[in-house]
Amino acid sequence: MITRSLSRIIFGGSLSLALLFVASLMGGASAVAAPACPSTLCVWEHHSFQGRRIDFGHVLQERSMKNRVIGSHATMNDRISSFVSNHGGNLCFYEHEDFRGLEFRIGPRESWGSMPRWINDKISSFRAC
Ligand SMILES: [Ca+2]
Repeated sequence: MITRSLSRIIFGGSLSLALLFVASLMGGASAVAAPACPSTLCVWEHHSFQGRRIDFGHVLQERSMKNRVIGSHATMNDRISSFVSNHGGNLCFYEHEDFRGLEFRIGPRESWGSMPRWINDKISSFRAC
């Protein structure tokens, strides 16, 4: 009887902790809800999916983001700060053109409202990987 009560308390306690842990994870991930992306990959120039956006469809590769114009003269090179991927596989973003430099690899259908600081505003190429 005592053992049963004790196990119930322990189980109840660990369940509460587990729920608290999951809730804290969800809270972090849903700080800014990712908007719908009509293409396979959408990238934004600012955090939280703000600013100008460029969509990528079937060809999930870009050797140089300098080719992607977002203003009269500006390009998306060294400007990406958030993204939504609907791609079913991994994507690799690179610090330099032609898939060189630091690599930031993401899994299937990941969305990041804020790029890691070490690669934020540095991406110059990407491809499926
Ligand atoms: Ca760069």
